[in-house]
Amino acid sequence: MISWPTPSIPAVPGAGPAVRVHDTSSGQVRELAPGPVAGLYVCGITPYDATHMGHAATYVTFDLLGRALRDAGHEVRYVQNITDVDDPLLERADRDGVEWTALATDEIELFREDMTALAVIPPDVYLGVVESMPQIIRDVTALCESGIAYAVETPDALTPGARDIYFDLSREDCFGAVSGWDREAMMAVFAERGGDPERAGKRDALDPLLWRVERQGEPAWDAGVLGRGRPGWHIECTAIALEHLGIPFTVQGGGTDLIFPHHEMSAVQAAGLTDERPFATAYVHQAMVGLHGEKMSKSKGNLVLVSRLRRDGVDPMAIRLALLAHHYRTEWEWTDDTLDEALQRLDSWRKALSGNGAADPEPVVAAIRSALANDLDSPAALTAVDAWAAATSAGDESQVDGAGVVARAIDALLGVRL
Ligand code: 5CA
Ligand code: ZN
Repeated sequence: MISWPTPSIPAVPGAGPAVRVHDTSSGQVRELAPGPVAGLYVCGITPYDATHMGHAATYVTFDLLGRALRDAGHEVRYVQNITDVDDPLLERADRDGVEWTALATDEIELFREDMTALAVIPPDVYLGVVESMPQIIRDVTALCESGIAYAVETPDALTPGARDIYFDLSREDCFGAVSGWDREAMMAVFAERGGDPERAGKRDALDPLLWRVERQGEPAWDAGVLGRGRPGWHIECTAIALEHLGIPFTVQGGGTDLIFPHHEMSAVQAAGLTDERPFATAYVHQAMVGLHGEKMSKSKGNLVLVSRLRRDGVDPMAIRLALLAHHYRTEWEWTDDTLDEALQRLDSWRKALSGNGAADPEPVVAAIRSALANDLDSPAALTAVDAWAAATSAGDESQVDGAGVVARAIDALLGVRL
C-alpha cells in the first residue's frame, strides 16, 4: 500500500540520550536497547470512518518515539498494517450501501492526508490485510499443520462441511505475558473487543479466530486446505510483523484498547509459529482520548475529526501541539479549550522565533531531548520551549542564531513545523 510523503527532518547537532518507555508487559519504564536498527510495529486503522483525535494521538505518539530513537542514533524500521477486511468495515459498508473496498480506499486516502498534515513520518512498510493474504494463509496453515490450530463446526458456512479455524491457547504457556491480566479481566472485555466467547465448539472461550470460512455475501479468498475465507483479526499483525520485522522486534504500539485481546493474541500466535520469544521487547500503549465523558470511538460516533478541523482552516501544527500537550499515558478529553490553548502556544512560539536574536538554544534543545527520552514526556518538552519563548519574548536576544537552532530542533524532535 502506498503510504504518504516523508516530511523533511532537519539535522540537530549532537544526539539524544537512550530512550526509555513504559512497557505494559513488565509494567516498568525501561530503556530500549535496539542496537543499530529499531523495529517498530504500530497497529494501523480499520478504515471505515475518518481519523479522530484518539487515532491521531496514537500515531503522533509513535511518531515521537521514532523521532527520539533516530535522534539517539538508531535507524528505525517502521511497519504499520491496515485492517482493510474485518467485521466493522463490512458492517459499516452494508449499513451505508457502499462497496467495502470503496469505503476502505476512501478512508485510507483521508488517513494519508491527515498524517501528512500532522507531519507524521510514514511507515517504511504499510500493508493491508488484502495484500498480505499469502503470508496470513501461510501462517494459519502452519499452525494447523503443527496441531496448534483446530477446526470448529460451522453450520452457516457457504460450502457445506467447511469449518472455521481457531488457535488453541492452551498450547502456549506465554499466554497472558503481554497484558498480565487474569482470566476474569480478559473475559470482561473479550466479546466487546471482537471476540466470540459464546461460539459453540471452541476448546476455550478465549481461543481467537484464525480463519473464517466463507459465508453468504462476505468476501473470501482461496486458501488451499483452509478453504475459501478470510482471516480473523489478530493474525494479520502476527503475520505482517513476522514477515517484515522478524522477532523479537523492538516495540509493538497501539492504544490501550489493544492490550487485550489484540496484542496478547498477536504475540501468542507468533509464539506458536516460531521458537523466538518474546514477540516485541516492549509493548507501548497510548491512553484513550475521550469526548463528553466517553472514549472517542467510531462505533459510538463521538468524534472530533482531524479532517474536519483541517477543513475548518485549523493549522495542523496546532492540532499536533494539542496532542503533544498530553502525556501518552494519561487519559484526557478533547474540549473547546484544547485547541485554543494550542493555538496560543503556537502563536507565542512563532513570535519568539521571529526576533533578531533569541535566548540560548542549547539548554532548551537538551531539555526537549531529555524529556522525550524519559518516557516520551512531551508536556515537559513543550514547557521547556514555552520557557525559552517567554525569555526570548521578554527581550533576551543574546544568541544571533538561537531561533534557527530551536526551530530546527522543534521540527526534528517534536515534528512541529513553525
Ligand atoms: N486496525 C486495528 C488495529 S490492528 C484498530 O484498532 N484500528 S482502529 O482504527 O480502531 O484504531 C487505530 C489505532 O487508534 C489503534 O492503535 C487504537 O488503539 C487507537 N485508538 C482508537 N481509539 C482511540 C482513542 N479514543 N484514543 C487513543 N487511541 C485510540
Ligand atoms: Zn494490530
